[in-house]
Amino acid sequence: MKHTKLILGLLAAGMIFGLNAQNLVENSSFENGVDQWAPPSWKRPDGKIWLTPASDKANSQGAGGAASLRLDWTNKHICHIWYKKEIPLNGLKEVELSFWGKNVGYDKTNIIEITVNFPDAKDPKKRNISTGNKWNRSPKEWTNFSRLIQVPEGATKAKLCIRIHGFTSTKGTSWVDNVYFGAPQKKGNGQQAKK
Ligand SMILES: [Ca+2]
Repeated sequence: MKHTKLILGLLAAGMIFGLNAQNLVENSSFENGVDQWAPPSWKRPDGKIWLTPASDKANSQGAGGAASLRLDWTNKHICHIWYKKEIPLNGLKEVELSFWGKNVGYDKTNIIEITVNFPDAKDPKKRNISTGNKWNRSPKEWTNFSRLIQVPEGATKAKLCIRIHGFTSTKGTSWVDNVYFGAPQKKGNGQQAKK
């Protein structure tokens, strides 16, 4: 009887955790190509070109998939790839932003990052928060970047944007896979455990 109660309790805890840690991002592992992710559609006045993402079906992070998002960057490009939907925060006070990335072939340094934008946050300084590699530590192998974010006051929704900063590089290729945005995941569980 005691055992049954314990097992039921664990099951209930697992279900609650599972519901809480739901990934709010669709096509987060890019197994459906570039679905839901796109650069802005307006033409830039400065002659630069918005980078158009590609689906790489031969390069995936982790065991659960075959594809990732491939970004062939040059210094003619600006890389702002937006997640098309606004994500309702549903009262979350804290969120986790996480993704896997790698950078190959940059002749100088670069950053791959994802920025979360809270368009209706009261404090303009808290509207954009990013995670990604440090400029002087660009990963050539799949690396996880993750941070916990306190949802700023007034924010009811979030937007995500994948960005590359190429600095003085002339070219390079970045890959992104397994984006997570949602309630904080239990450490050692979920996507971060997939190596
Ligand atoms: Ca994938």
